[in-house]
Amino acid sequence: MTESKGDIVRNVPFLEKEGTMRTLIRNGTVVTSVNEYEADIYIEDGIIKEIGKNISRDAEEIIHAEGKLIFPGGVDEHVHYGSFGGRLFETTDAAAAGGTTTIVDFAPQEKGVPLIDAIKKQAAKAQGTACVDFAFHGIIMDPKESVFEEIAQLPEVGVSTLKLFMAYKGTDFYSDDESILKAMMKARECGVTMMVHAENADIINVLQKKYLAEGHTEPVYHYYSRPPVAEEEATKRAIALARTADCPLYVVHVSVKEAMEAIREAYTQGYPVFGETCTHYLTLTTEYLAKPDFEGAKYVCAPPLRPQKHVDALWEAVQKGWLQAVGSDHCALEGGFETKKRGLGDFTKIPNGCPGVQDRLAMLWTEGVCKGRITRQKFIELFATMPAKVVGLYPQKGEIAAGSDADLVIFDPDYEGVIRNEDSLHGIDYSPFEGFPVKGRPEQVYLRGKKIAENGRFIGPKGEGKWQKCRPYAMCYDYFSLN
Ligand code: DUC
Ligand code: ZN
Ligand code: ZN
Repeated sequence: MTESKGDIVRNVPFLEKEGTMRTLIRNGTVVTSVNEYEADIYIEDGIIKEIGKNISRDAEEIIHAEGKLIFPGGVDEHVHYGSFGGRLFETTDAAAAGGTTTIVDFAPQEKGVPLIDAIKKQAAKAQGTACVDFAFHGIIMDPKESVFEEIAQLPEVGVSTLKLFMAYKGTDFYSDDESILKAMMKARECGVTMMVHAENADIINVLQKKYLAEGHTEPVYHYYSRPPVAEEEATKRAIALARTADCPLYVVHVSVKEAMEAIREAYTQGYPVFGETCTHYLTLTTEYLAKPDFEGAKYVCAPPLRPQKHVDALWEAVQKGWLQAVGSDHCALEGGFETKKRGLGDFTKIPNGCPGVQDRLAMLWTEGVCKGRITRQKFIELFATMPAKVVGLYPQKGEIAAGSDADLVIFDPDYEGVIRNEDSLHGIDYSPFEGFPVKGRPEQVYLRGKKIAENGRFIGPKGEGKWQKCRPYAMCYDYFSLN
């Protein structure tokens, strides 16, 4: 097909006949975690085949991307579609619209259900429904002897990461140190990366009871009952357990300076200890939890939002590589704000979780890159490349290179707008980022070579996301090959 001056040239009947899809993106600025350069990208059958200047190939679709930036599709390695009451995969169009083409979901384990069955059950819910590619982390919610044996089977079903909870004593989520250590020892044997929710359960339980007894019921007591020291202590304990098991550790949703410093310290001393933070810990503070008329409940997540000092420390940490990735911890609670109202009169009953998958790119770019806190290369690293490496999906995901999946965001850096829940696709009645101004937006989003979103709208058929199998011995194990 000859090129025209229009933005996009299509010839769909031909595509259907041939069964192949060839796309040429001309003259965009390719942005990766290490560099950026102007180039053409040629895509065939969902794979990037060639990157270079003046590529001479026929294509059914030709996109003129002068003035646009080309990012790898986002990899959000921290989402909840189902666990913690989050809405299911039919709302993953929000990910696509926001420039995220792969999500890694925490597969909830119901009591009595083997770990592997829990993952297969969750995958069945995603298949035919998810709008972007998906993979899974295991979560142990029923820590008993047999479950540790099941860890070895995780890589067989394409799962290379496993989360345990140091918080939530008295619920199925909770794992004591003995269970965590046993799980780490097993994980180390089979290349599974351990993740922990690091908050000291006893500190939280005692403080929750104390504040309730004193008549403090408002959402902001979610913060006071989960103080920074609870996260600091648990993070240090998790590191001690990981060192004992000689197991790589990836601490999820790091929200406080002292926990980040403990991770940095362990890594500096030579231990394979890494961490992730989340969009909201970089952009929102405890003040949101203190909003009047129960509005603060909209911001209840765990760990809680923190004072500004921690926000500043986390930005420094992500730019300097002391924390490796930024997830959304997306959890769009079924029922939205109404569901949060279960905690009216008792802050401990407010369900944890906020939506965020759609806004991760916009917030990181606007608050990070545009405000000079992170470089463009760091943005790509945090948003796509590192998350893919941590879970064992790199370089198929999270990279723009010949051979990688053609998951691409054509980004218009000149767009200016404001986050409005009415424009959000996550399927609930509020956004924690409501009213934030944003600079730039994904103009077109491609999943394996197919355009699925345009200017904040999902345009693809739903349900075309594919289950991606993660490889064991992923990035957190690289350290061992140095020894
Ligand atoms: N941990 C998460 O990762 N998400 C929701 C709540 C929690 O405890
Ligand atoms: Zn958690
Ligand atoms: Zn989470």
